[in-house]
Amino acid sequence: MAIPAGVRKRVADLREQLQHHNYLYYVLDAPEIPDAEYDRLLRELQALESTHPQLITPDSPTQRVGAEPLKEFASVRHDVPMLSLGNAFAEQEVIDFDRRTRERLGAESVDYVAEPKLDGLAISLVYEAGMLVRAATRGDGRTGEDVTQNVRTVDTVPLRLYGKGHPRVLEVRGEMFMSRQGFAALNKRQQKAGEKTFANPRNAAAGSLRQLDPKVTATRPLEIYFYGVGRVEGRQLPGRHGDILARLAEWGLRTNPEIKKVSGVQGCLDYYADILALREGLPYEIDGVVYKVDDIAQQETLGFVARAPRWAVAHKFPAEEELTKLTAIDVQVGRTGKLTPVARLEPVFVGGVTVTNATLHNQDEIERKDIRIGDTVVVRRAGDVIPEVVSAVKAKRRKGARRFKMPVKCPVCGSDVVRPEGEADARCSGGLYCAAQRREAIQHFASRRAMDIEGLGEKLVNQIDEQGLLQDIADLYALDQGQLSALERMGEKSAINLIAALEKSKPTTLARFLFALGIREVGEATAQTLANEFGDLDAIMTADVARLEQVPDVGPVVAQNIYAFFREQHNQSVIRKLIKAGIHWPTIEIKPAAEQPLHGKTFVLTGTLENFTRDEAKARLQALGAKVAGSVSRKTDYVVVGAEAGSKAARADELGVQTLSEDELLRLLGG
Ligand code: I6G
Repeated sequence: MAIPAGVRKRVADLREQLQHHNYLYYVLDAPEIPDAEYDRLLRELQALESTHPQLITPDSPTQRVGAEPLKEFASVRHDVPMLSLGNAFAEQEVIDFDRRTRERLGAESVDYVAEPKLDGLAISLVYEAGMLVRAATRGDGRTGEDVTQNVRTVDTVPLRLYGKGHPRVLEVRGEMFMSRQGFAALNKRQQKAGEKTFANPRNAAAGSLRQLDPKVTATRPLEIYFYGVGRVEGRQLPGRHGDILARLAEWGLRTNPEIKKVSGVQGCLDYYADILALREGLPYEIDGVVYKVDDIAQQETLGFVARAPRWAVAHKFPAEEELTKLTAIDVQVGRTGKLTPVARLEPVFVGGVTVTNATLHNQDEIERKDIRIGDTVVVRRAGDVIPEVVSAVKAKRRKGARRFKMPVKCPVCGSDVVRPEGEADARCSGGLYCAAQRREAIQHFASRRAMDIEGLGEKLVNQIDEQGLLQDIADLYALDQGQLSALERMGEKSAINLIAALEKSKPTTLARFLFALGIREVGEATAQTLANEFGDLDAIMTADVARLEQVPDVGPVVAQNIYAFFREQHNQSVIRKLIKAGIHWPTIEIKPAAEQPLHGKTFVLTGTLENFTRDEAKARLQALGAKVAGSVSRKTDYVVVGAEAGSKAARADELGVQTLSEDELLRLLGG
């Protein structure tokens, strides 16, 4: 059958692209495209080659795992090839994998061992007579690089096996990686030293392992989890994969604590859902989970296909990074006047949702990443975090791509944009004259956790503001039914409801009122602490910076923000107006710290709470004298465990720290 010229051309084009990205990824540790995009290119090439097998050449990227080893390290031949894993992107592909497995084995149901798939580097370690003699990277699967001296510096790698009964020769395989925390600390250190920072933990791990000087590797926070064996001589290992892993752990070879034996395909899919829910709480990045047939005899029956075992599959999570085109950069003005450049994107499905906008943070960030309008960019969305533009793909940059320049006038009100020396953020100098700031401030004031004015959302705020009815937030309480009913799409009933909601918001608490004022960097928790500490608004308004800095959790910057806010004549007059309109709160009796019911107790919050935001729960606990910490240690008294809690709950169990459910927390807080 003749092969169309278009197919030949596409195959050649895909090979060239894949080769280029292999080089960037494997040799330079500087990938330009997300893994998901690479996988797609490879799959397209695989599909074309399987339809037209005459086109397969030995040097096609489909015919090998990785790139050439770096020249500087000695080459090591793997006695047992280091294969790769087949991928499943959709549930149906896992169902098909299980069906094929059962059919080949003639079994009704199969037991699997499941574990998270870490985003790191596969590595092989050989122990002879219990001593570590060689460590090698996967390389192209047959030949890797000798990184023994570097691996010896990783403290989770035992130099001698623990316990007894190990085979004379034991080759173990695992994933070398860097935790999120280790990665953040390393990047901070690199930045401080004016050295190159890394794009993600995987690159940081690869770069650290490939250092020619082991002394440098020794300073890098590398870790390893072992997941299987290669060459084994002199003793037989157990007949089940799960038992082999348990044996490895006994010999001091760390295995992942999330490893679980599961039954049948439903067990696999339940495990996938559990780990996906845990994903953001795990201390390391993962890109999916791996299922392996537990019975080694069954593994042997199943054998291999091409370069992957038939008895295992990687079930990938939705990609957290994708490619798309950045079509424009707009500037948004926030409540405090901060100008945020926002990337407008061609819609892209990433992290489980379609993303059309992503934050670019500020001008420096755009310049540092060299992002231009018209670029193809990598967009990242992890968990519920706001999507961000990670980098631009320089290879795809077109001639017309333009640099972004922060406007010198506010795009909303035309006031000057200022950027104080040493600050990253540009701000509109218009204050409440700027409609964007005024409207954001009103929305914040009315929000549920502030004054809780029901029904006063973004649209209505904009409508009221457009009519020029508001000079400041206090004017809300002067609105009358006639003015409101005259607004478009606002019936008499809605107007009456809004007036009632405004009335209902008047009795409040000092903490809510302080939070509602929208002082920079004064969130719910700080507002609550201020209320507890001073008990009275006048005392806060007249406190000097030194006094404010004595408040727990209030540093010099926040103290200065609070002080400056209350010195502003305009703010003083708005506060007077609000109180005159009838806003009031009960006086707080200030108890000496030692008499507060939770004085001296440290809490940690984890997971999602139904009745509070994290900040709210923190504020309520602090109001009773408790301290709220970010991580669990032996000094923690209680860990409050919400839905989908992650590693902190596990850590509490490990340390024997008492855990509280949300109901128990509610009771503790007095309902
Ligand atoms: O690349 C891999 C990552 C994790 C693996 C693997 C794994 O198990 C948790 N397992 C095998 C068998 C292979 N690659 C070939």
